[in-house]
Amino acid sequence: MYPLKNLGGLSYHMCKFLSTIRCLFFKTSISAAILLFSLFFLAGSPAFGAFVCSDIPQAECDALDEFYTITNGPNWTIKTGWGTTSACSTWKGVTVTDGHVTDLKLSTNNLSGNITSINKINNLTELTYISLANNQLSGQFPTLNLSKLVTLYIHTNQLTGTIPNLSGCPNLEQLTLGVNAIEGDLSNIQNLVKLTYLGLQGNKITGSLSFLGELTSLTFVNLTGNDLTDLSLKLNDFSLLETFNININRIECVLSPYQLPKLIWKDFSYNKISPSDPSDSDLKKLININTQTIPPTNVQATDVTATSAKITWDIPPYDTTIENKYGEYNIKYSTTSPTTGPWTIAASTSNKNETESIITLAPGNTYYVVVETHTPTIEGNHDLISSTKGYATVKTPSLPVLGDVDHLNDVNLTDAILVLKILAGIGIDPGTTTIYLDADVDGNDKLGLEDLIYILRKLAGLPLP
Ligand SMILES: [Ca+2]
Ligand SMILES: [Ca+2]
Repeated sequence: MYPLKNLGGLSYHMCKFLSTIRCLFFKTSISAAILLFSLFFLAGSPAFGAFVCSDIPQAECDALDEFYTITNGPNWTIKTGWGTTSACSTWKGVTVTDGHVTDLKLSTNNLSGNITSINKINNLTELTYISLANNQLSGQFPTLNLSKLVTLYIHTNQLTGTIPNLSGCPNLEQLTLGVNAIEGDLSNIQNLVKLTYLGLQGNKITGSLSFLGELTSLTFVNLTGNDLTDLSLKLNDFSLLETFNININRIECVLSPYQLPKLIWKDFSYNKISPSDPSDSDLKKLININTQTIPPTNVQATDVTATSAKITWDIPPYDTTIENKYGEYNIKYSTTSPTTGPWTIAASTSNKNETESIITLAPGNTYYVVVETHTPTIEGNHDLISSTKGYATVKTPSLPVLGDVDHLNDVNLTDAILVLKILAGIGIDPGTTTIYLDADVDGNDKLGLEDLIYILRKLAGLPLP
């Protein structure tokens, strides 16, 4: 840059002596040269600060350079050595073995930034250990192709997107992604057959645990607080399991007893898990059955009136010897569909031991009534979970219409004639006409003169008594 600056200065002084046109031309040329040089320099420069490392290959040095830049290295709590000319083996968190970076240990060090675009990390082909836990890294964690990687700790950050593609890390044994905001299913770890330790708690993982089906080396599985819906694992295949926490999900299944001799820590609570045998007290204790959101069965409607019905149901095999405070039943109805609603909540019980509820309805309607087991939001789950099964159809009769003696065609002259016949003692053939006493206007439980007057006034459009 020095010669260019000097030339620029020289051209300014020369302008005072040389012809204006020549001078302008010269100045323009110099300016253009500076511009072109600047553009060339910018285009050719990396987005980061060109680290130089003496003890590892340049490709690995470039990877550290990119990593430092994208994770806001200048803001790291400790950044000893990074970007200096001292050997990389002395840099904070970097282990160099036989001339290659093998460990990157930078947990709890105020790393931040969106790391989606990191890709040179795959230059670190000898890496066996990465820990970036307890930082503020965000974005989709990049695809890794590190065939020697054994440990990847990236829990407690602000990562989004899916579980990273780790198919290029077949030797991975320990993976922690817990306490982030990761979505999607478990498919990206289904081929990591050497995995022994899997921490994924506190994310938004959905779908089935069946993706773990081949990972029978697992000893530790923590999936607490996700949105998983399906167990579908042959648990007996996981004979090495010591910890298996799947609590606070939406896993809907019928669990059978299993044999896992090494299993010490386990938590199945707050799901939709039923015991295969409702009388198996050990199994019920294992799944903490009163926390499970299991639908009631045998929903029925009785005592149906024009304005109400009693709804009864059989409760799941909860332990009713103690108060079941983990939620309640919502009695909901739809007037259009027994499966898709829309739903109106007609009543809620105070706990999950109750077996009946009287709901208020309107006359002359058909209702599809479901009883939903409902568990409210608890710490660690994202929102309520609920479960329904079956429904009851309720048809409420219409309210009687005063003066409509035959329950036909509202109130008309026929009703008046029928009352006249009653007053005159003329018999009415019950085979062709039914007389309904609920048409009684004045409440004396008989059809007589007051009722006739009411009917005639109504037909004449006169004010009614
Ligand atoms: Ca009538
Ligand atoms: Ca009467």
